[in-house]
Amino acid sequence: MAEQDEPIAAPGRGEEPTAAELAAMERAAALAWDSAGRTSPNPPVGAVILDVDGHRVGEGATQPAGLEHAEVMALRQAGRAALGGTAVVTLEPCNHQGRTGPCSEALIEAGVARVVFAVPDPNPRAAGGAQRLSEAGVSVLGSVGQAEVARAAIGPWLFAVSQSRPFVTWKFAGTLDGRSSAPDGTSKWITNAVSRADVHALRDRVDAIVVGSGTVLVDDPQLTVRGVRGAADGELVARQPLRVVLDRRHRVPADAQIFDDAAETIRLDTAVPRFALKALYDRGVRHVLLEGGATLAGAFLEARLIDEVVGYLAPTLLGAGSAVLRGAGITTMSEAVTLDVSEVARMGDDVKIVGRPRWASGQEE
Ligand code: AOF
Ligand code: ZN
Repeated sequence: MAEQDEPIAAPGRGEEPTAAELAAMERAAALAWDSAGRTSPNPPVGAVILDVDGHRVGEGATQPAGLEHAEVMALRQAGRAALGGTAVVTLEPCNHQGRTGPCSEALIEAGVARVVFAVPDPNPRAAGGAQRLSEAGVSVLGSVGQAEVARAAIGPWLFAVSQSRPFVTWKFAGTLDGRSSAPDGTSKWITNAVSRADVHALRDRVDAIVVGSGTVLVDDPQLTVRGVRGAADGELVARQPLRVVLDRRHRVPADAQIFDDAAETIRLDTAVPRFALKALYDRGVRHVLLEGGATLAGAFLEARLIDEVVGYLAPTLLGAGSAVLRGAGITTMSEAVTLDVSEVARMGDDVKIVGRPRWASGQEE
């Protein structure tokens, strides 16, 4: 997918994207990013409408499942100004009557003269929008900025639908020497406030947070999103991800914080990562954040079910205590899992590192 960076034009209608269209695509990608975590099982998509003169007259993002697609939101805002204009969308407009009407028809009806999109729709039920539009005389340009867009908001969704399981991000916080707690079990506040706020922003973009029963019994975490998206410090954000505890033996008591009414929570009666992911996919989950503990993360890694790693490291040394990762089945250096690193960021004095296990990097391509 990343190789196809060359824009593909519909037959006979090839034109380079204009500067205004490229800028609109960047804006559409930002709108999509903003809707991440709020659209599943639908993809987070962004759309911008330019009028005949290339001015932005409408924008929108995918609404929660069953509600409007991005194009419809943007067209609504543009009104009559869409006539003769251009729609710039991060995903190929759909061509099907699903829970909402086909976006291809909505664009044709609004009199849009040109459609520029980034990623072709891999869903066979919805695909065909580009063809329908060009048959109706609309100039269509696809794969504009595809690689960038696919790497951002819609990436986990694309991966999930191609693999029929959610994309898994494993997040951990540890000391510089890779410990998540001291020998006496204390573990509070290893990383600083900047890192912790960043974790909330990460939770805000996923559909579900998964933990093992051991983590709940030891830490009693709440696993909610607080203090981001304009919510005051410590205050709950309106949309909360599903909380999931893998608890085959029903060890987690009903008064654990994850069962409070701040968000929905489910208990899965399995310790097998693959079954857990299948159950979550069937519920519409497309992006999972795995938050612990070390043994569960090891099981996911051994099964090659970790697609992205987000690690927060504090400049602290413990020399003893639990490791952030355990039991991944690795015995020798040649079996070590290497990450292709996409981000290294300073979080105050902590360091955040983001990467994809090498085996996963090419999977969706
Ligand atoms: C678009 N624009 O903003 C999104 C699209 O069940 P439905 O009717 O909501 O359709 C869901 C499918 O539509 C989804 O699987 C994907 O292929 C496409 N999503 N398409 O034109 C959008 N979110
Ligand atoms: Zn649509």
